[in-house]
Amino acid sequence: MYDERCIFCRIIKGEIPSVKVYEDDEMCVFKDVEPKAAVHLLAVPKTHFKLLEEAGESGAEIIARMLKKIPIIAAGNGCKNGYRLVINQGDDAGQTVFHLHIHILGGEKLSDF
Ligand code: DGP
Repeated sequence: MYDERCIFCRIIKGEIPSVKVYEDDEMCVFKDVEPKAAVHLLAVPKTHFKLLEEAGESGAEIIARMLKKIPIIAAGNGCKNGYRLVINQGDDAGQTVFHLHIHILGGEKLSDF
């Protein structure tokens, strides 16, 4: 599903420019515009859903396949020595874009959190 008001849907469609490092039929990975680490990528399902609780069975399967691909994508983009995955969920977590996405952070020693 495409939501024209969603910035990530528009990036996926190519309406808003981004630096894409990986794309297939169900996911897109591009550089975060406000990087919080030497490598900061966003892995985004092409299907629009805001939160994990909205993913449903098919969304959960897409996320599982994304998680399977992420190690290769991370390693190929500068995360040779580990990386951190973050999924912000809702306001308390500081989620600002309400299209589910997985932050991939690495390329340096990350601070504890
Ligand atoms: P979150 O706070 O978890 O919702 O993360 C949203 C991230 O999306 C944040 O790190 C900044 C990034 N972001 C916001 N707008 C854009 C954009 O237009 N392009 C790209 N590449 N990243 C964006």
